[in-house]
Amino acid sequence: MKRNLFASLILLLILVALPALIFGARHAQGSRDGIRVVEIRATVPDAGGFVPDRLTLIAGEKVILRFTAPDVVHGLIIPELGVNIAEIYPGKPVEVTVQPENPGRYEFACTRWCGLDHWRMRGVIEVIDPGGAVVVPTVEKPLFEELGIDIDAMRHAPASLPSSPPSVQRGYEIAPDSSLPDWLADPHARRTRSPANAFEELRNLPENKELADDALWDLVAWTWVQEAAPEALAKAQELYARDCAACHGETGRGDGVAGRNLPGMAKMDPTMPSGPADFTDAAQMLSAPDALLHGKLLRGGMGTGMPEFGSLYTDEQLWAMVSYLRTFHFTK
Ligand code: HEC
Ligand SMILES: [Cu+2]
Repeated sequence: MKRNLFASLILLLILVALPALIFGARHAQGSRDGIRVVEIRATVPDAGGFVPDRLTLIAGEKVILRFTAPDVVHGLIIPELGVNIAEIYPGKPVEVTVQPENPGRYEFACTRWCGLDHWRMRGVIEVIDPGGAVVVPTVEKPLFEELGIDIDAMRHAPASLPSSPPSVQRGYEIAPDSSLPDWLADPHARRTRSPANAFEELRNLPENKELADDALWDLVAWTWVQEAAPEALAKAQELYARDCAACHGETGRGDGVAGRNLPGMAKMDPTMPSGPADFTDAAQMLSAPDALLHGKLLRGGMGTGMPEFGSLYTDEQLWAMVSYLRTFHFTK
């Protein structure tokens, strides 16, 4: 009698659980008209973030990615596949069809402020060639590495600081009456040196003897931002509002709510500042070459709380962002 009950229970389990299992698996990895459908659940990072957050595709394979957001509104960006979904609402799955042709790593990330750990909400699509080997893309060395700049080191305040934020417009007006070293006019060379380096060189040129220190700082401000295209700066401003302001603050002072409890550089050395960088701090920012700021943005901090953006932005966007950061300590 007992054994009979047991057997019926097993049968019941098989009848009920098996189809549910199969159906569940189908749901996560189905196919529609011969196209694979991959379901990706998006929840706040504490609840798991993107599940799965790692996906392997064969180059040239077409897949439908079906995103659901059971908890709160999330966004999605896959920069290298041109995917940008502003909102994924709970109960309203969003589908995108992708077909990456080239083997490599394609990062995806949430673009909505979904919680304090929003920055951790990322994943990667690995695209392998039909032969099966993962192709590791050859990456160029970033400029800060090429130059041997230690982006985590303490920086010392320049010997001389402007008395108020340097003005690009005033610099432009003085330019005809001044003398500039060649490297300052060369955008690539300029990335390797700091505004403070530029000021010192300008100060040492006998031709600039008549110009006051603040006038030379204005000149530095002008040379620094003159080449940044207005459209690129406008785009960087948008990205800043979306990706940076929560920690670095709307006005760049490092006072955003999401940055309050982050260790910052104090993590490396307790004598260094804690929390997000203050982009209006002249002593810090004028002593930093663009290559250093670009490097930190590209690589992120080592446990400081600064996320890496190298896999989310194009190199052009990274450099435009660096130029945009200059507008927090150089005025129009
Ligand atoms: C989750 C919080 C957070 C976000 C979001 C964030 N940062 Fe940071 N950032 C930090 C912290 C903390 C530091 C200081 C520690 C460090 O330098 O590693 C920092 C440092 C930096 C530095 C180095 C400054 C210096 O003087 O060395 C740059 C540049 C920077 N952030 C740019 C950005 C940009 C641009 C964005 C947006 C695309 C951004 N950050 C988004 C937290 C954040
Ligand atoms: Cu999110």
